[in-house]
Amino acid sequence: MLRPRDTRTRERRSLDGLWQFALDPDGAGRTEEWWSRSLPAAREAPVPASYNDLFADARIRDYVGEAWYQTTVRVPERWAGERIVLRFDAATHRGTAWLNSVQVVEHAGGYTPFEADVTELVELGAENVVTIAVDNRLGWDTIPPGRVVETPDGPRQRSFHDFFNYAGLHRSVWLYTTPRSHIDDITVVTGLDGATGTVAYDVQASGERPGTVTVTLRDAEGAEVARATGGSAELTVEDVHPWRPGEGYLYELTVELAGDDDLPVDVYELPIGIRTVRVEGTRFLINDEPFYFTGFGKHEDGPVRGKGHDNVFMVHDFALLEWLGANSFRTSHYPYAEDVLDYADRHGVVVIDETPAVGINSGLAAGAFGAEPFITFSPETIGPRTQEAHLRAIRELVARDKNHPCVVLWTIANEPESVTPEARAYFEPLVAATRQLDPSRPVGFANVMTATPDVDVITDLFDVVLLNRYYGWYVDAGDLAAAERALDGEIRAWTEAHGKPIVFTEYGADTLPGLHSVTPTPWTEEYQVELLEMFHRVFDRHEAVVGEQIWNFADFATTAGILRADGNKKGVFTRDRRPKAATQMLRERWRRRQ
Ligand code: BDP
Repeated sequence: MLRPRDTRTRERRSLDGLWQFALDPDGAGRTEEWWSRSLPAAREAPVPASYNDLFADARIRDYVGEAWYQTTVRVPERWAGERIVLRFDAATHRGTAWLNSVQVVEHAGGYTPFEADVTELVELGAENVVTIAVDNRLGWDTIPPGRVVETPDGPRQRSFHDFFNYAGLHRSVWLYTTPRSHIDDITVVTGLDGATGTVAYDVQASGERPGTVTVTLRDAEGAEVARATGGSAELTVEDVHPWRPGEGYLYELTVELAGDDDLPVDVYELPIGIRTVRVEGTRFLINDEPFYFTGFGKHEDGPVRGKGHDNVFMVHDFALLEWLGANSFRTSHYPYAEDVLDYADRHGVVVIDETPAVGINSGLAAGAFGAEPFITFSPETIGPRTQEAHLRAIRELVARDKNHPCVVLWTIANEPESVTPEARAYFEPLVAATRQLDPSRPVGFANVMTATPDVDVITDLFDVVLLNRYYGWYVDAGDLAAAERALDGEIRAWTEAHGKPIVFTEYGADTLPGLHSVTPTPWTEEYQVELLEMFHRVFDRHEAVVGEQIWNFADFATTAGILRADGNKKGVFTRDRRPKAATQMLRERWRRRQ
């Protein structure tokens, strides 16, 4: 799925700004047809942003149900004759949208884009009304799964994951044009053979008279390096300048779709990086060179704006990664804004790209998050409907992110149940589907602490072992010697059992900035340093460990609970990005590795 872009033949208009906003606790919006009138008792709410923390009102923060957004947009007359598309970069978790009183699209899945062709509905030169109902409810048929329970005080959302259920329009909204005959999609897969690069491309076009496709590849200076005609072919690039970690060198692929008279009717420019990714034994290879991941599991999370995308925080977070000498992060626990991946492409930051499949584990849900106990996999709980939604989430993730050189690995779930035959039956088709959708990247899942190699039944389906481990925190809290022994033993067991590369995708300790102790005491800054140092000491003893991504980059908001003091405090930065003591240690370790 292509991002909206301004090109010679396309134009976009951002609908970001202040929209009308109203909650709908009684479900009146649908019966009263709020799409055909102004929203009752509306407030103004910014897009993009989560709505939860904007107003000083617990009813809004903890709201469960549909929230309505509405705005108007004047469509220029010069857009006559163009195809006009309304696109939401994300609506969390489900969006139903109307343009001028006509429902145009409905989409489930809170972190991937969706759009509607509204050419026949827009009034050129006039104000058009865009309305969207955004539903934050999670159920057994959504990814992530959840459960809404009715209480005397109204509905309450139970979720099985450890981050606040922020909702709203978290990313940009666009109206954009394409010609009627247009480029629909582009897929590139790149290769390297010594100094020669290859770019296999495939262009999907549609419309009234899609004609010839011409593809031109230019280097970063704008010099043409390859050209081909036809909907799919392989370009060869001599003296290639590969994309590599730390150096986000990009070429530009210009795709031109010609009409009957051979003049371009549509043009799209796609930045691409030429690189390869491969797993060999216990090594993770980028451009055939062993790669060691350093960095974090992150969250899209910030004060006031919640999960709303924000270029200020994005640029700052990347600057902090660079300051630490980190080379990578995981998009825990959902696909991040496309701006983030574009930025990572340009700056050579490596990304492990994750679906929103978090919380597929009754053990964790009932234990840590206080949910009523349930059986993970069953027709009534996580069953065929969940699996269908999960497959859709994988499809949409790959469709959106397949052309990003920064993405080197898909993770299709975080800490799912992975020790029962039902888990295997659930995951086998999903892994197969991921491989079919993208044969060019390895596939993994983040394994939960309790699923040690002696009981795990799904790791053989995957290419890498991704471990979330809390020795010294949830297990052996305060006893780093015992934690070290256990960790060391477990790594040995994984290596013997699977012989695959191991990346630690989570390890860490909640840490209150300003709390200090001379002896190893959980929650202090010193303890976070000592725990991370212990993990690193162990990693350095094992060749199969090819990556360390600490949980978490920064403190983040969670649902209330006795295990959380105003959110999760495992960040090495506070929520407003002030460094804790661990950052100095990491800076020293990671900069040495560069
Ligand atoms: C893991 C989860 C992560 C949590 C973390 C923690 O993958 O989302 O935030 O533990 O407990 O279970 O801090």
